[in-house]
Amino acid sequence: MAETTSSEIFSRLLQAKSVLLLAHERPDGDALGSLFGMQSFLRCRGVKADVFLMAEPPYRYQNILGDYLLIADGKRAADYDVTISLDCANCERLAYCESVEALRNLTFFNLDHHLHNSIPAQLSCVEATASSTCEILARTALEFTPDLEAQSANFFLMGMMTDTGSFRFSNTRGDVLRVAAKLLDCGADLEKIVNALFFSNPLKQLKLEAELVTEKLKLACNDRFAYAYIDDALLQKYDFDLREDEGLIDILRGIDTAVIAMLVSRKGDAFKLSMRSKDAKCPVIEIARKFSGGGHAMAAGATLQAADFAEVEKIILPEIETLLGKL
Ligand SMILES: [Mn+2]
Repeated sequence: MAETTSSEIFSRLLQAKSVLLLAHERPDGDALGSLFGMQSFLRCRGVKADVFLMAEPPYRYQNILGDYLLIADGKRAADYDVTISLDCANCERLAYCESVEALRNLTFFNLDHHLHNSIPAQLSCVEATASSTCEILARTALEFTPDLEAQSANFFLMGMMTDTGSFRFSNTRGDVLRVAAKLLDCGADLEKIVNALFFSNPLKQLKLEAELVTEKLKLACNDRFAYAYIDDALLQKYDFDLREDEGLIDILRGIDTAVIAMLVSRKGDAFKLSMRSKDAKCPVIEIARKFSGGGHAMAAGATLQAADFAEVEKIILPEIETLLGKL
């Protein structure tokens, strides 16, 4: 795998006739912003570009995204000059319908901001200090075209906003705001993004959130650890799809005493852990890495094999206690 710059990757993409864009499974705002921002950017410059998703995107994004391909459409990376993985840390999470082995013999690039990215691409650009993949893409797109078209700017701003919690998280460096400001200058529609992402929740989600807080929320470690298990019964009661859970963990993070927040859900016969930290002295990625997970210092996740939620608690609580001991 050769390390390179985002500019070099852009040059190579712009020379291609056709590009397939991939991201991580259960795509969040940054993954979707990266996919559709690049699709728009490349198409505006005469490159045939397609986005591939494994399933329909989350509800809140459905009215603001462009067109995309699903598995049923039968397209494969071999049908394109170049395939690129965006915002995805490893092969296990890559949303693609063939094994990564199938990509090894093709022209395959990787652009991301996750620590410990292990995608086996021919050309790779990983900037772990970037707030979001969309930040890298927007900055590079603006280098190529200072007057970027509004549609691409919109998608990049969307990803930057979701990965920074609308510029509230500690990954919001000065440069992040400078890039975001340029996107607004290019006509990015902040109101449209904010309304779609934050003010368009179905009522059933609010009801689920209320029950999550009143019935499921648990506090430990002198209330510095807030966590909850979204079990299948709760999901069924509110007809809630876990693909829609982006931002749900911020309810737990919002508790004044909480330093670490964790949301647990079922993933097949295992448990999926999502963790957030509010203090740089307690990087939750340390716990995620112990269980073969990954992410960022302050936002990380892992999958845990356990018989039931009680066992998850038994395994995780001592780890949280140790991490909080660093305060
Ligand atoms: Mn990201």
